[in-house]
Amino acid sequence: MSQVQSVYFNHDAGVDDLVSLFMLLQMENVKLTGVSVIPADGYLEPGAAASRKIIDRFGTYAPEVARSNSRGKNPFPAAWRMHTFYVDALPILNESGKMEAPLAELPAHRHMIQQLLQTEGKTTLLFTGPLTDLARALDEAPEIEDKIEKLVWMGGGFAHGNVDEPEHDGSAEWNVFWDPEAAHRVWQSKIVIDLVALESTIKVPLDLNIRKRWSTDRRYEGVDFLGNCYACCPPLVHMENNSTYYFWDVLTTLSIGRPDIVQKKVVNCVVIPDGPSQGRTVEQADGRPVNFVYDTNPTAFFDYMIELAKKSA
Ligand code: AGV
Ligand code: CA
Repeated sequence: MSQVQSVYFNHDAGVDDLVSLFMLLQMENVKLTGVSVIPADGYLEPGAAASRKIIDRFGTYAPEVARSNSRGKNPFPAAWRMHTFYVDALPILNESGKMEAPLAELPAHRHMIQQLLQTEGKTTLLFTGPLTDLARALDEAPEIEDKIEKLVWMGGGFAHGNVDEPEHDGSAEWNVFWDPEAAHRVWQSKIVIDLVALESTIKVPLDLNIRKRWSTDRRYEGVDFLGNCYACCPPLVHMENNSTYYFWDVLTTLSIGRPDIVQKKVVNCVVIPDGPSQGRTVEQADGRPVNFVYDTNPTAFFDYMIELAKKSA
């Protein structure tokens, strides 16, 4: 088996963010050194509470959970953000009536700085929401760059975006759009970036096939938990629309445990920080290199997701 990697996880409390935390806790080759929650595509207090309850219910160790005090430029629709309350209220997470995983005193970006500096060797950063906390951490403590193995980020897309908002041309992916300046700041660093972009996540939509598999295996508590989490998201049946849900963050997360489920290539690119295309990632010869995750094997992805969920039983 591959070596155990230290991973610090910053997420924004959507359904696939919280499922990603559950998945990370099952990976034998990952040790979480901390978790933090930013209120972008979700809400802060239920996001921190759900994270602690997932750690309590499904973890064999208890990383600290920190709350972000970062705020973005372009807010997410409230209808999407409400998903956090749904996951936090699931009966399986509330059976014990307690929250034992420790809550950090420091705000997320400072907590991440502390954990990076305290952890032996280098840490992989996993971000499944906007990069605001990382941009602030780099401004406050530039020395952390040397302690970062790489950043694995769900963000961006070169062929298309997924923002459907007034005053925007639709070319950006939401995690970049929420705080385009933060992504722009991180692009100025020397950190190695694995960019899990819309080109690969579009291959793994929430559809009726995966729902059926969860139902068939619901005798495993972890598989039942997956089905219950995603029960608040409509499946892709006829055609994509603004509510269609993909396994964006879960694909990003599983690419850490099993790098063979995705394909990458180096692309030079920039982030547009403002204007009608703000948050767009654009290929550009003199841009900074990223490892662009452009493809995945959906069968291997779904099998690995279910395998991890079964382990938690
Ligand atoms: O753009 C994908 C990011 C991921 O980090 N998020 C959801 C994932 O957690 C924003 C998003 C785009 N479309 C959405 C989103 C939708 N239809 N519902 C909820 N969130
Ligand atoms: Ca997310």
